[in-house]
Amino acid sequence: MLSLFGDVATELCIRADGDEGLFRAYDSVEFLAPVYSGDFIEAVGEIVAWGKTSLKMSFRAYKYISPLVTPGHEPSAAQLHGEPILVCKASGTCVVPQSCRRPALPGEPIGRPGPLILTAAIVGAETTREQTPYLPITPDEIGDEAARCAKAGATVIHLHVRDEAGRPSQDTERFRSAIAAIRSRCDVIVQTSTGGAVGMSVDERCGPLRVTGAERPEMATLNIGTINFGDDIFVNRRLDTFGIAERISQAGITAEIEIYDLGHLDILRELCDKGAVLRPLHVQFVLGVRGALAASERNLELLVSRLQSDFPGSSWGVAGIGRHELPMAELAARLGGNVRVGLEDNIFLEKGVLAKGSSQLCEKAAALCQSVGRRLATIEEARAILLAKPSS
Ligand code: KMH
Ligand code: ZN
Repeated sequence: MLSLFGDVATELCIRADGDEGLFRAYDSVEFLAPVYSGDFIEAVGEIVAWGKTSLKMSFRAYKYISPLVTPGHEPSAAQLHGEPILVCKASGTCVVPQSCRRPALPGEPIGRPGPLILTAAIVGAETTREQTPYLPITPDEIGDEAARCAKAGATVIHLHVRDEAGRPSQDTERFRSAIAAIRSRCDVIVQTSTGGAVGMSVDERCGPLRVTGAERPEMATLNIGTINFGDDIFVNRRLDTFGIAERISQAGITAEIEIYDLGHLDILRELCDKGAVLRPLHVQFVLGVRGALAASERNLELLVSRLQSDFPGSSWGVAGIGRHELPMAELAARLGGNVRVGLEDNIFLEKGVLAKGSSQLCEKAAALCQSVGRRLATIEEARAILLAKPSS
């Protein structure tokens, strides 16, 4: 087992730093099921924390196939295990000295993840004042909350607005006032929602795209695909998505692609092929909406690997809904992605404890990122990554 894990560690060191590195120590090894000669074992691993020279890794070995040693069968007879059996797991640390780290050769897919972009979704359309008194509603409240989030490390504010009664609104002038309030207090990328609230028309949803002049948003969301949304349906007809994409690009705004399910990556392929969205893409995986794709490690890994193979060069982030918000934030940080938190997605700091605003969730997410060795992006870095000129 340890020999297999050693090979996995070598590959991870090369992928991160272009060097085989050195295995310093295991801090835990657990043998969980017997392994016999002839068993077919697959070992996998991942980097779970990035130090200056150290790489903390976790490893798992699964048994997929065993020999079938029953009279009457050929000696080569074998059986597949329906579910692979976890036979061993371990965690350990490797070191690649600074002097051994090398830059990638042309076209070589190696390297450590860059700085992490933290997005704060501070208002949303569904969260209510009845659920939490900390929800900002007026432009001043929104501006103050955005400034607190920026202080906690957020560089993007995902923005919805409300009317005087606190109901969700996509009104152009309300967005203008909220954006002015934000920009007078802090330097962040304002990303307006074109998702709005369930039931709004496409034209209504596009209200913030009509904000021009100094308050024009730098980014806007583009929702791909219809999903169950709790007991409602969040409708995103294929052709409407093309229409919203066109309005975003005509307004000179950069789209963030919202993906709620695996098939949405296939719809995205069509949008890319027809030139409706231009690369490099920035994708937000919104996981854990009731009725859409669950917020699990397996699902996120699948989405990320599909994104990286089908849309190379794209950046991505994760917004975990409800209790999944902070675990998904930590997972995204480990996997090299970006993070969204905020009262739009989750109102609790921990079980039963309301977050006193999205800024507390930002602080917690920032600490999680640091604990796995990721640094938060500065506003200049976030702009360079997210607002890069499309190439195709
Ligand atoms: N309120 C949800 C139905 C977005 O901002 O683009 C949609 C939403 C997505 O929040
Ligand atoms: Zn939203």
